[in-house]
Amino acid sequence: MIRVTLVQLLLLYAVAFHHTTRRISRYPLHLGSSPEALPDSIMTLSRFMIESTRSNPDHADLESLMSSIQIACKAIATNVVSKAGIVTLDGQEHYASSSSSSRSSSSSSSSSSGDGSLSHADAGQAIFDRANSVLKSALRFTGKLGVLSGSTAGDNNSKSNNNHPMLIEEAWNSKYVAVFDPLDGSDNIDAGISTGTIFGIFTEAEECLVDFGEDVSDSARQCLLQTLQPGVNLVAAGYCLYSSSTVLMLSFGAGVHGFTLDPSIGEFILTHPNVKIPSRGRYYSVNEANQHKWSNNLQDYFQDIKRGRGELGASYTARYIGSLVADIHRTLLYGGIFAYPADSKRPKGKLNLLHEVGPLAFLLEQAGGGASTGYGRILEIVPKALDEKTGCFLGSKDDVKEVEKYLAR
Ligand code: FBP
Repeated sequence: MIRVTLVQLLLLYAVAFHHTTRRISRYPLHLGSSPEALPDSIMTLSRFMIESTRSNPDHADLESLMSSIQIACKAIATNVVSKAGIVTLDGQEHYASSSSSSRSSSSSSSSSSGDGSLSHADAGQAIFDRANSVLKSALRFTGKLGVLSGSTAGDNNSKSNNNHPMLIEEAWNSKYVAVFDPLDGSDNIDAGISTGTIFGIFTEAEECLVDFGEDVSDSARQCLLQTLQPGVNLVAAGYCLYSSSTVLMLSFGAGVHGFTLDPSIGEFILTHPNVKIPSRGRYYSVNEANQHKWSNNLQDYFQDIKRGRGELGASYTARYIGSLVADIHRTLLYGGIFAYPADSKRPKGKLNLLHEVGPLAFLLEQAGGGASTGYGRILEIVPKALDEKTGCFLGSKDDVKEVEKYLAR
C-alpha cells in the first residue's frame, strides 16, 4: 500500500504547478485572447480601453468601436495583407502555377491572366476590397455608427467600388460617425511594401453642413453629411500599420498611444505609451519627382533643408516609401517632415482630407507635432465633399512652422 504524507503531497503539487506555469510561459498561445490571463504589468489594448473609458464615461461607446477596429486590424493583418499575392480579383485565394510565375508587365492592365496572376494594380485592388469588407463588417454590428465612409477613388480611379460611403441602415442608437481608409498603400502591396488602415471617429453632427449631389436619396444625403466635419471635431483617430510588425497607434484627444500586435497571443500590447514627436527632425519625406510642379518657395524650402541652409543648420536626409501610413509612422517616431503638397498638376493636392490627412493630422497634433496645408491648420478645414483633397505637411512642429514661413514669403 502506498502511503502519501502531507509533505509529499505538497511536493507533488509544487512540481505540477511548476510544470503548468512553464507550459504557459513557453506556449503563450494557450492563453488565447483573454487579457485577464496576462500579468498586470502588460497593458493590452482591451485593458487600456476599459481603463480609459472608466475615467471618461462619456466615451463608453468608443470601447466597443475600438474593440471592433482592433479585431478588423488583426483580421486584415493575418488574413488579408499576409495573403497578398495569393488573392485573385474575385477575392478567392489562388496559387498560380509555377510556369506562370512572372506577372504581367503591363501593370495598367485590369484583367487577370488565365493562370490567375494579377497586375500589381489588380492585386492591390483585390486586397483592398477584402480589407474594406473586413473593416465594414467589423464596424457595422457595433450599433454605434450612423455612417461608415469608405475610401474614395484615387486619381487613377482604381478603387472604383469605394466611391461612395456605405450607409448602415441597421444602426441603432447611433452616436458616432466613422471615416476610414481600409488599406492605404494597397497599390504597393504586391511588392511587399508596408500598408495601413486609417480611421477617424466623429460624434454625429447636429446639422447638415452642405448640400449634396443628385445621385443620392434624401435620407442617404442627410446621413452622408454627417461625415463632413472638420478634424477638430474628431473624438478619436488612429492607424494600423501592417509591416514587420502590426502596430496600432491611436488617440482619443489626450495624447497618442501605440500598441504592437503580439501574434503569439493575438493581443495588441502597449509598446509606445504617450508618444511625443521630436520638435524637429532631420528627415524629409516627399515624392521629389513632383519637384518641377512645386512653387518656387516650396522648391527653395526643400533645397535649403537638404543643403543645411534651413533653421536647423544641418542637412536633412530623404526617406520616402510612398505608402502614407508607413511614412507617417516613421515621421511620428523619428521626427522630420512628411509632405504631399498641392502642385501645378494637383492644385488641391492628392491625399483625401476626410479619410487620410484629417485623422493623421489629429494624431500628429496629439503627439505634439504640426499638421498644415502650408497655409493653415488642416484640422480647421471644413470639408465640402467626401472626396475633398488637401495638400499637407505633417510632422515635427518646428519643421511644419518652417515650411509655412517659406510659403508665406
Ligand atoms: P490613393 O489616395 O490613390 O490611395 O494613394 C495614396 C498613396 O498611395 C499614399 O499611401 C501615398 O502617401 C501616396 O499615395 C503616394 O503617392 P505618389 O505615388 O504620388 O508619391
